[in-house]
Amino acid sequence: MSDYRPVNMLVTGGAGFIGCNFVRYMLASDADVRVINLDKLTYAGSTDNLKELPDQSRHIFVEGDICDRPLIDRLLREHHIDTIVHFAAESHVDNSIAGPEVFVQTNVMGTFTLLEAARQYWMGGASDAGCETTDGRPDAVTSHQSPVTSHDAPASFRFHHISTDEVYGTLSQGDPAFSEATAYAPNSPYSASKAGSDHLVRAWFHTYGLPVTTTNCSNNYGPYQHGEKFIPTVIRSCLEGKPIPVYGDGSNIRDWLYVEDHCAGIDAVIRRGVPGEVYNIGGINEWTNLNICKLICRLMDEFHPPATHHQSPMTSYESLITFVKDRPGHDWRYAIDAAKMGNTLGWQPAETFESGIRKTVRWYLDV
Ligand code: NAD
Ligand code: TDX
Repeated sequence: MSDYRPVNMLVTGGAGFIGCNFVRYMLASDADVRVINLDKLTYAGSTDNLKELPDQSRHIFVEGDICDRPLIDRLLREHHIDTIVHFAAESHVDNSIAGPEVFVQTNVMGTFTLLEAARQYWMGGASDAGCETTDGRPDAVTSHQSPVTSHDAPASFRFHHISTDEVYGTLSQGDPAFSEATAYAPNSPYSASKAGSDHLVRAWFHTYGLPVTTTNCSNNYGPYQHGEKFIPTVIRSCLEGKPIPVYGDGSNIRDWLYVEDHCAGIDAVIRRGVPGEVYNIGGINEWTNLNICKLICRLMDEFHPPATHHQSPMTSYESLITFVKDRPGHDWRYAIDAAKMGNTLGWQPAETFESGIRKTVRWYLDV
């Protein structure tokens, strides 16, 4: 079977960390792709992340909310969208503990709004499942309730949903890594809201036949990550000569993936993934938070020696590491089994953690 070919993409959350890397990746890797980039520009998104794109003429930025149904309906039809790639979310676990409501609103209601808009658009304007056409879509002329005027449905369509390994909960030492068959057990308001969105996406496939795919990915790192996340926090603390906050005793483990490898994995799933399937993406790269801190400190010692950049007698940035109060409900270990991505789609990460983190530290020093 030939690969699916996205042409007119609606990317949500494309002014955030992974979204802006994905927009760059798509514009650079496929000259036929046009990107309509819908982002609310919350505190986490910025058009600064979209400067110097590979081809600005194939990119349209729209400031708006994924919960705004009339806006989504208009964008889908005006731009003849054939592929939705859904990144937009509230993404920071600590914020979800302090204020969970917006996580439910954006991650659950926003995904619901997009799914409903996509379903009616894909059906050609009908609003209920009705009879099926020959390609499995509900018959477009069965409904009288649709808020959308009937139009030609796209010849082919994909809805790709970006999710996280955190929906699977936490692992103990020695537990097997999360696979696509692992039961959901989200522990934070963030991961619970992402789990809710994953279940909606699954239901829109099983009930309505909407051609969806989902990826659950491990922790990303790389250029343009928001300063609130762990790796940018460590680098910034070194640059400012301030304490590096390590939650608890630093023994928590995350499985890290370079953001461009994640983008390549998403692209592979959109083109060659099977609708209705879920794919886990990860780097097979488990590190304790403390060891990551030490590694970044050593790179900072090499690239930005403390003796030449700070007044203090510090010989290594490691002396800035400070253990602070733990995150409530802090998941202890995440690890992803990405065998399905390798076996069925031929995807493998290109970067090791050592090579990716070198590039990342350099990038933060150069911007
Ligand atoms: P981010 O916080 O850096 O960016 C999120 C973007 O979404 C921002 O640009 C923000 O303005 C936008 N946004 C938020 N609410 C919106 C709304 N209502 N309407 C439109 N836009 C809105 O997040 P990220 O780290 O790039 O994560 C992107 C996606 O990947 C999320 O769905 C997240 O759950 C998932 N994910 C992230 C990681 C990671 O390590 N960062 C790992 C796995 C999965
Ligand atoms: O200052 C810090 N000190 C610290 O020890 C921060 C910000 C974090 N940490 C710890 C908590 C985690 O164990 O570092 C680890 C990574 O923390 P975050 O960068 O906040 O990421 P995490 O909570 O693991 O979630 C990330 O990966 C999965 C993303 O934020 C999610 O959006 C994604 O789904």
